[in-house]
Amino acid sequence: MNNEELIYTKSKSMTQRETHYCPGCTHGVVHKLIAESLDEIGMVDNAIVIAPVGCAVLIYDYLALDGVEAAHGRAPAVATGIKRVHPDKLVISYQGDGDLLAIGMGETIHAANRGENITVIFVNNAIYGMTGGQMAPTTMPGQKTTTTQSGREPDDVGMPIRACEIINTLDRPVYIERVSCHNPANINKAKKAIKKALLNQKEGKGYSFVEVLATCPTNWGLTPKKSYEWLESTMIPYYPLGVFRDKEE
Ligand SMILES: Cc1ncc(C[n+]2csc(CCOP(=O)(O)OP(=O)(O)O)c2C)c(N)n1
Ligand code: SF4
Ligand SMILES: [Mg+2]
Repeated sequence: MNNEELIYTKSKSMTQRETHYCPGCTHGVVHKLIAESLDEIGMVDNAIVIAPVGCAVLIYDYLALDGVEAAHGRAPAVATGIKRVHPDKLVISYQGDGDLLAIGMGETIHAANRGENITVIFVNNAIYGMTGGQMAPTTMPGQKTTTTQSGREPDDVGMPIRACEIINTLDRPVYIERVSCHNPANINKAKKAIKKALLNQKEGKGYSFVEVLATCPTNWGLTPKKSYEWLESTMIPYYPLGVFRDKEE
């Protein structure tokens, strides 16, 4: 390998903005995977990202795309409207677990049930990151958050919600996969899934949903390294990775 091959070239779909994310946060990794995928499928100038309310609210600062900010949880509804008016554009709904599964549960289910030709990227970090670490629908049993200071108690608040499994009960979605971002091998798999979900939309196939297991070291109270280990040991056994549906197969 010569030196030129070792030089990292930033994706055309990314701006030069320096990150504001905390050390070890995987939002930036997911942004990069979306950007690289858009480059590779030739949609750099033809994509619109719907930003969530949550730590990724500033995604449009990092992706050199047109973008719209949706009210908390409403991204799939906004994506639906934009896609129906601009069917030639690639529309990406990027959402956290509080956004997608708490306040936005209704919008999530109905967009999936209608089979909108959009791509939903769901970043599940098991907590409300932006607002200081409250319990999310995906917070693990026993996990301490600012609103579950002794740990999530399923007898009080139920078990964590598995998004892929719920969406997989609906007829219309064409592609549903859960991936993770805790190490390079899994980041490569996440890239494949995100690219496929975007390509499905480009080819007019319909609704694709990719859940990415992600970290929030700051609100988990862990170092970046420990947060990757916690994701692997605690989240993956409850949120199994893999393809839930691929209508091509
Ligand atoms: C209508 C409304 N309710 C509540 C809030 C406060 N709020 C901002 S971000 C957020 C949760 C974010 O958590 P998540 O979607 O998991 O994103 P993360 O920051 O973890 O990536 C909440 C409740 C809001 N902005 N608007
Ligand atoms: S608070 Fe959590 S989700 Fe937000 S930027 Fe920091 S590590 Fe990432
Ligand atoms: Mg979250």
